[in-house]
Amino acid sequence: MRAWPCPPVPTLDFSSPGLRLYDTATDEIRPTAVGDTARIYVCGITPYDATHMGHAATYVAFDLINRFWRGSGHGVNYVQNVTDIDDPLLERAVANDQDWRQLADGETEAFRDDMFALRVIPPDHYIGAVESIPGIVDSIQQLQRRGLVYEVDDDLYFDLSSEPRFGTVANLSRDVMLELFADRGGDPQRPGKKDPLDPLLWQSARPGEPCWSSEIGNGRPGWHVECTSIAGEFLGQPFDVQGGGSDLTFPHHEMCAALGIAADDVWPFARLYVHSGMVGYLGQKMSKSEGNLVLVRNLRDEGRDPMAVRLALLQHHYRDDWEWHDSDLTEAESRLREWRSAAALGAGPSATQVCEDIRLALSDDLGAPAALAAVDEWVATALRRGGSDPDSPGLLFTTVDALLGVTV
Ligand code: 5CA
Ligand code: ZN
Repeated sequence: MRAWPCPPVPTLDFSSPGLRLYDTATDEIRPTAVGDTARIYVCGITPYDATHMGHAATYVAFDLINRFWRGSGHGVNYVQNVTDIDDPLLERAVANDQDWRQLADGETEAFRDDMFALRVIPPDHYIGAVESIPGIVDSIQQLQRRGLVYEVDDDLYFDLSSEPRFGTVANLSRDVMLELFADRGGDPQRPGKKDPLDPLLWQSARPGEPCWSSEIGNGRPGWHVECTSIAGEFLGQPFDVQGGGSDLTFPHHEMCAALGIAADDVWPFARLYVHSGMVGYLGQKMSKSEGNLVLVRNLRDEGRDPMAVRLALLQHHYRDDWEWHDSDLTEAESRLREWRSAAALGAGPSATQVCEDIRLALSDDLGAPAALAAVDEWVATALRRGGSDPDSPGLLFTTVDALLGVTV
């Protein structure tokens, strides 16, 4: 699939500090021990509705990782999927009386446009589930060769009892797993499953639903194996970071990992599992299914500056759950005005320390709010007292552009 155009990213080349991130699996902030090329998989959208502030916050958080690695001299191989075939997409298409492909294409295009406006660097590989079906079938066949797949009617399930490392991503009790599995697209009640938690790999064709013919039958892929297969094909195992919002920790990332390690007998699936917090609105998680949405597109249509939208996201730590308020944006707009005034000064105080402070803040589990505070302090001093270094505004705002993705 085509991604979106890459915004200009100024080149930096610092070698320390290295990036440390909180890893859900080990409950620790750990170094991202990457080789020359860092490898990251971030779960993409299910394109049945427009980009809301929760999606935007998640993709901006992972963009900070991408930008930090690049700025510190690493190559990055960034893979993101698009779940362009799944139950919620088909249900919405029926509700809209619309062709499912048209819905998916339209919303994917709108997402590209929003990501570009927010200056998110595109993934190197942007891969749809539909275009990956042959690879997904291969992955399922690999599990079959290992004897890890069984049938319920004509549908295929993975036998979790064969994988003792299942559970080591989210570290949840079985009761909690069962509850979340039911809430998040699983089918624990289905008769005939060996374990209620076993994930669906391949769903045989249902009347009126799209399906693809393959050696494992006529049908369509389950959700988790989609990401396992795409990550395996474009990154190999283990890769450095598996990412997404915290609602993907279980079952999605737990199942992805179980399938990946079972298929290849290579552990771990990812070295770190990184999760962003949930953005809420009007008292609950912002979600397409609840309809409590603040859309990037609507803010842009109102004429709000996408750089202010990006700043409104960055003023929250990526791991926190937080509630969107319109004041987030007005606060970000006034910050952006101040930064622009300071950038327009012909000179300012030295920016060496503030650039170091930005790198340090981000290196410590993406401390974007601390990075913004460091810029604010320099800006306040520059506006109040001026300064004699003609290069410092340029130096600072180049770093801000490269690492925070905000242009002034
Ligand atoms: N296609 C799957 C992943 S393979 C999916 O979850 N799609 S999604 O469209 O529902 O979500 C896309 C990304 O946005 C996921 O990483 C999800 O965790 C994140 N996300 C969804 N809602 C929120 C929210 N309210 N706050 C923060 N992130 C969110
Ligand atoms: Zn995924």
